[in-house]
Amino acid sequence: MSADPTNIRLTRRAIIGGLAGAALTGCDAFQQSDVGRAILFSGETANKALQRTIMDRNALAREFDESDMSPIFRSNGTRDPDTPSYNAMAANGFADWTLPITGLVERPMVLSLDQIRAMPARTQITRHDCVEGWSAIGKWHGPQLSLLLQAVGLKTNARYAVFRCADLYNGIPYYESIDLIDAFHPQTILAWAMNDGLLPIPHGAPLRLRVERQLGYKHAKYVEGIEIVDSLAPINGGQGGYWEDRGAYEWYAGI
Ligand SMILES: Nc1nc2c(c(=O)[nH]1)N[C@H]1C(S)=C(S)[C@@H](COP(=O)(O)O)O[C@H]1N2
Ligand SMILES: [Mo]
Repeated sequence: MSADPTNIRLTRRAIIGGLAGAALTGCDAFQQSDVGRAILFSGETANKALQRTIMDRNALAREFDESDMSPIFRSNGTRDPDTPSYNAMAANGFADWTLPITGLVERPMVLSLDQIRAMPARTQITRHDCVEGWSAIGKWHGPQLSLLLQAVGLKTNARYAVFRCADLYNGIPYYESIDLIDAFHPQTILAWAMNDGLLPIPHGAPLRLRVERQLGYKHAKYVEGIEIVDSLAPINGGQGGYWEDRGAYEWYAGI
């Protein structure tokens, strides 16, 4: 990771206070995109195709009932990072896990798992679609990514959120990235619970991305850092994700 986060450990009170503050000050990407939308949708500049695209990107993924949940939700890709540092954290119940949020943000933060678990959370039962041809319906629970992004405050040149993962897949660090439309989508959450229990190791403990309008490989597991950037080109292979860098799958995997 390029930027070194200021190593502030916020108290629970500070983070909740910060979140409330962020919600009130209104100088965030939500508001900016509202302004953008107002301009876009105003009579003179109205562009029907573009409007449709943006409305479609904001649409919700279908949510299911408890009775629809898959009895078995398979794990795919890395099932256990099994590195010395990951194993040490797992042995300690991930008490020492931290999530730095760095890059093009006004207030870089390092959040603890306790702080993340204390945040207001969303619960959603959704269908996970893997590009390899299987699907499963599961229940996910965690704070909306938008809350975290509002807490750190995005700079005006922010374009993408990059998720660094703790696992190596075939010896190469797994990572993923999404744009700000998906980052601020209401169903985009950092899940720390699955199917009413703590997120299990095969599914990305202690923290994984759920980005419900995208295919499975975008849902980064074992997230140990979020970096906000203006370009994906300088990062790893430059294509915005592990599979994208290998030329296997597209960066935009909307469903
Ligand atoms: N860190 C990391 N995230 C990952 C992967 C991985 O190998 N490592 N595999 C991806 C793929 S291809 C899929 S389908 C889902 C699988 O999630 P699951 O194991 O919870 O079913 O995780 C995605 N996120
Ligand atoms: Mo997948």
